[in-house]
Amino acid sequence: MKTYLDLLSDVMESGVDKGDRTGTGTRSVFGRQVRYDLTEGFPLLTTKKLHFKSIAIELLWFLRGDTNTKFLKENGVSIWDEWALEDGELGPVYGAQWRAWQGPDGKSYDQVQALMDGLKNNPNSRRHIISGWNVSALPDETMTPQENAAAGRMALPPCHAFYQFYVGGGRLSASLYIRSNDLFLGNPYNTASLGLLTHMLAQQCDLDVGEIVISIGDAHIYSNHFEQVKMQLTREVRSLPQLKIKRRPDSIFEYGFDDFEIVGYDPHPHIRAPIAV
Ligand code: UFP
Repeated sequence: MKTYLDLLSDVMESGVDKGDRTGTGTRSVFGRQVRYDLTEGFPLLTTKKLHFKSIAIELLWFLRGDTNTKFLKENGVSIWDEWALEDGELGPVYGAQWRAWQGPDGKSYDQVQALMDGLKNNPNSRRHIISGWNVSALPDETMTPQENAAAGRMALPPCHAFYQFYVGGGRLSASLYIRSNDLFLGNPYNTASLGLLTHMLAQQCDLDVGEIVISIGDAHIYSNHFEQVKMQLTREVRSLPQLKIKRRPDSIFEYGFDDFEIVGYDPHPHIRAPIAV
């Protein structure tokens, strides 16, 4: 995972300092791409300990089509709490768009089921896509996340907005566009989440895994993460762990956290950093 550290150095050295929505300030570059070969190991960062459970539970939550933090809370995951209403509602965020995109025809579109059907029945297609960027459900920028959720709009607009999959040589690869990426806190999560999703889809389609490619629009480091980033850049990359999926569920919607096992993860210690809300 040298790639990730290279990206951090790139931003620290050549980025532009500017203000941002949260009032924290960032150093950023625009338009970068990183890729990981999943045959070399599972892309879970080794230069800082990551909490794989949060990543997996959040992905399972997306796949349930769930947009309420209740399921996350029940599983000990608090990453969405800041933006939710008191009852846990977040409006039509990722899960709603993935599983129940509301069409102007009154129909509900399940993009994940359509993706599964496409990968199985028409693997050569160049249209294997999941889009979270539903313009009609984006938040009203003059309102708070909670006000938006209460009004039936997304509390937050998607960051990992556009997924595309590719089948070739018996392997499944994935490409993801992230419009805005907090490189210290968000990017390692986004990378591992895409890796996990690709493994699950490949298993369901009887394919091997290929590569994941992540294209980032605004690639930024928050100014209150500079010290943590500098510390991380001094650390030696270690060998990647492996992901074991212990059974083959009947569908992409029937995985549980206990189906996954990360083997051989030996990261450097966790590094604390404040999240910009
Ligand atoms: N962010 C990520 N990855 C995610 C996610 C959020 O890096 O998956 F949901 C970060 C990016 C940015 C902030 O720092 O959250 C979103 O702010 P904005 O909407 O202003 O881009």
